Amino acid sequence: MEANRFDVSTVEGYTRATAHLAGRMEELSSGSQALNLADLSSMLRENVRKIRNDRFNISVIGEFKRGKSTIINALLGAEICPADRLPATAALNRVVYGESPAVVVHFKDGKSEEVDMDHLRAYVTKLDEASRGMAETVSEVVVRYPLSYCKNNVDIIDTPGLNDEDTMTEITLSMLPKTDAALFVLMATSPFSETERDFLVNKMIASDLGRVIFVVNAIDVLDEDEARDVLEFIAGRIQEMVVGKAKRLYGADSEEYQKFLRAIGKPRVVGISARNALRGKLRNNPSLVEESNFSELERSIEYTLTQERGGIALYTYLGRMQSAVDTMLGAIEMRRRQFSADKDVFQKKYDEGVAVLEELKKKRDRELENVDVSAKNACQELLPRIQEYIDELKKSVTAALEGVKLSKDDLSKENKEATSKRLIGIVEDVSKNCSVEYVQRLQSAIEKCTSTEITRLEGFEGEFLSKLSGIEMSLTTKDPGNTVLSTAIDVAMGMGGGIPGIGAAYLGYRQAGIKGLLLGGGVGGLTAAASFYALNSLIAAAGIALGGPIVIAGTAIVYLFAGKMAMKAVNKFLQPDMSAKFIAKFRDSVLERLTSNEVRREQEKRLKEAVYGAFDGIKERLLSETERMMNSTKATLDAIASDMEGNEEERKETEELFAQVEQSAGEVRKEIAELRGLLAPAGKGEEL
Ligand SMILES: Nc1nc2c(ncn2[C@@H]2O[C@H](COP(=O)(O)OP(=O)(O)OP(=O)(O)O)[C@@H](O)[C@H]2O)c(=O)[nH]1
Ligand SMILES: [Mg+2]
Repeated sequence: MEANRFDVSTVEGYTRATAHLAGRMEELSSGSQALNLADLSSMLRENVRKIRNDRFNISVIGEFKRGKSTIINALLGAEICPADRLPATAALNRVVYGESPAVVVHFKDGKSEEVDMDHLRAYVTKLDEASRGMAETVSEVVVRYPLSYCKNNVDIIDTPGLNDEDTMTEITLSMLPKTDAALFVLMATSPFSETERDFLVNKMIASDLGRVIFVVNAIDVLDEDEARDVLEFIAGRIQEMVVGKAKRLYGADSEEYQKFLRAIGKPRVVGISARNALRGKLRNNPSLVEESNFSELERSIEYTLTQERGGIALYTYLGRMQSAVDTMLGAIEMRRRQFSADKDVFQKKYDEGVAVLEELKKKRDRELENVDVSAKNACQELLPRIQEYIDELKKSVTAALEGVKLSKDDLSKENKEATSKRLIGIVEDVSKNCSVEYVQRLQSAIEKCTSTEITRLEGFEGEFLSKLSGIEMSLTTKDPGNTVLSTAIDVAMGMGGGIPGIGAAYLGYRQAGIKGLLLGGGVGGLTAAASFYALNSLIAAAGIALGGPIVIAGTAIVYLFAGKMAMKAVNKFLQPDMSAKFIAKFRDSVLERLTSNEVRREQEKRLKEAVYGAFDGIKERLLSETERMMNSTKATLDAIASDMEGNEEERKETEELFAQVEQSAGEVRKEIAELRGLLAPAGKGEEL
């Protein structure tokens, strides 16, 4: 085993390492199958599938004409995405690896069609009327191309510019939660437009910010000093906006605010010239590439993908493998010790063991019910937030409409529709901003509730693991005749920490704590950084689940009055009336709508879905992890019973199987330690 066999600091190395782990997991899966540990075996197979389907997503977002498509082409070293001086990209364009070039267009109506590479422009751009109309019917275009950059399961997504149309912003926002790294592209020549500021401060959800790399493009138009000043200015502005936003949202003294600061840390800002990088790469001119500073961006992307996003996944996979190895070796230990044991003594232990398992199952089921109670309490606790949200909305709508003045002309018959649209647009804007804030506050409140629940479950976890360890100890102590299960359990319960060699299979879980159990499962010796990461990944995962429905809730509110009702309201009052009177009436109809039972009920439904969704996640993990551990113990008890019935030859075969499993488990252990060593020193939890 030579050192540095693994390198997880590059996407290529990371992909190689995870592919290797998948192979190892397959090996462990067959081993555990042979040991009669069916649940463990299928868990491992499931993880193999996960690893093999794992992909990295990089999305490039920003206002229109920032050089997004050019950046992608520079990354790829090929002109794949159409770029132009005019607003170009009009649909999501996903670039993935393929042996031979192909373009598949997915339409909004669910159909898809393969088209010629030369016709890509016609589907993803709005450079002429025909393609603009076409792009509107497209949901996503997938370009397959033999690009080395994409070979390691890296997908790159080109997005339409933000400023251009509202729907473009929606498309971009919907992308973010599914993205591993997002490049937010700004232009060195016009740092921070109003749209960019608005997107960052009002539209983006705080939890998405941690994945963003800010790219300042076109530094080639500035000299060195200017470029440095611009980068410094932009970094300062971002910090100010983002931190200011979090302060407003959570309050400067809050725990959430501190967590937010740790999670996003210092915004990453990289200045580049995408044009020079692309030219340099196409013309084989390394000094032009060097001048473009593009490699700093490439390194930053690689770090985000492998160390941050990949680090979380690796910790989880390694934890799963560790717990599998511990369980398998524990099972072998028990079986070996009982080979020549007294049948009657074993039978007694078997019966006691089964009784303990039954008792644990009941306790676990009660615990699952308790989680439901906690979910219900969390809902009760959070329901008042809806009223706060609606009050906030009412205040903002009122304030926004106060600033509007309508002329006689606005109120004329011909302009009726345009005016009503304008007013609705104003209401839509403020309510979207309010909704995003509400979602973030709620998301963070739900996280707080689930994290309290996870801490509460630690009591049950301690008892559960000790009792399982007790069963194992009663079967592995040197003098099997004297150790009855009840004493073994007492000893195990008193141990608290971990006595090496005893109850190894379960003490692995104990180290990880219930958090590890719920997040990755049996991750022994988690560092602070890792648990921070793991916790964040749960939050991120929950964020996707939670973010969805509530964000929609926010917009649903908008649509409730932006739709027919508001139109009706506008039409009803649209007489050559006084501007103020007219707006007051419009406002009142909106406010009335906002306070309606229908809106409140809809919001309550969404909130409950989000809360129960988060708590159900805990329940699922608790159920599947405890079930697997109990089933493994029961399976081993049965295997021992069957070992005792076996003849000499069968026993020899079993011994061979044990030796084989021990051999591969030993290798896996070394590899786990090696890979953990590569991840741990980064200690990123603190910096983040
Ligand atoms: N000077 C300079 N111009 C650049 C650079 N990168 C892109 N451009 C130019 O900026 C224009 C827009 O580039 P695109 O890549 O199409 O920008 P985009 O953000 O994808 O635009 P949309 O798809 O319309 O939102 C093109 O004319 C590019 O040549 C750069 O690094 N320096
Ligand atoms: Mg573009």
